[in-house]
Amino acid sequence: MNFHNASFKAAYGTSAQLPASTQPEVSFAGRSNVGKSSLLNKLMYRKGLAKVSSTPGKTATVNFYDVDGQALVDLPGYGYAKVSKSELGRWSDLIEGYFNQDRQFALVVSLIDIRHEPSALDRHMVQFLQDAELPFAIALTKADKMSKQQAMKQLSMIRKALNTPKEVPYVVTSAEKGTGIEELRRLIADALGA
Ligand SMILES: Nc1nc2c(ncn2[C@@H]2O[C@H](COP(=O)(O)OP(=O)(O)O)[C@@H](O)[C@H]2O)c(=O)[nH]1
Ligand SMILES: [Mg+2]
Repeated sequence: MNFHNASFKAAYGTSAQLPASTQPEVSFAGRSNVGKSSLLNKLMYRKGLAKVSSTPGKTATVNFYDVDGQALVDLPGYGYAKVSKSELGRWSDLIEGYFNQDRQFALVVSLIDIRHEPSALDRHMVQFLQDAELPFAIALTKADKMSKQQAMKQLSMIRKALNTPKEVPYVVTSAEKGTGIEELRRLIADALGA
């Protein structure tokens, strides 16, 4: 799977607009500002394909990317405090709509900031993935913000807090430094059988 061969396909703002799933897809979930767009850009060797924003809570759409004929899906970020009630409603509609559809979920990459204890929303997301028996992996983001030794400590703390089954992979990443990116590409390609 050649991650250089990437393009933006489409963005959808309501779950009713989501096209039926015709191929397996790898989706990315995480709280607003966790570094999802930055990580996607790094994976796809592109600077601005996914919009990186300094004002969080803006990407309330489901964005589809084509990577070498495979589908990657950027889900809207959760947990931004300042969104209005109607925005929150739209977010739930999109996320629930996406996961409730009959789609080919190859892998969900759940992004969590390595610096902090997982929030209630993070834990909720991971619990949901477990309950729904979806294949998922955890990507810990922004590892360049600390030493390697600290990162290992945070990894074990977060693992404990989330209490995931032992087969769930954790990848320590940095979109800034490129840490863990190749490992994540491998996980994605394996999940897609590509
Ligand atoms: N130091 C550091 N900052 C990052 C990293 N990834 C993202 N950021 C910063 O975090 C902020 C949010 O990033 P963005 O990718 O837009 O997050 P999203 O809302 O989850 O899509 C931006 O200011 C990024 O520059 C990383 O790996 N290291
Ligand atoms: Mg984003």
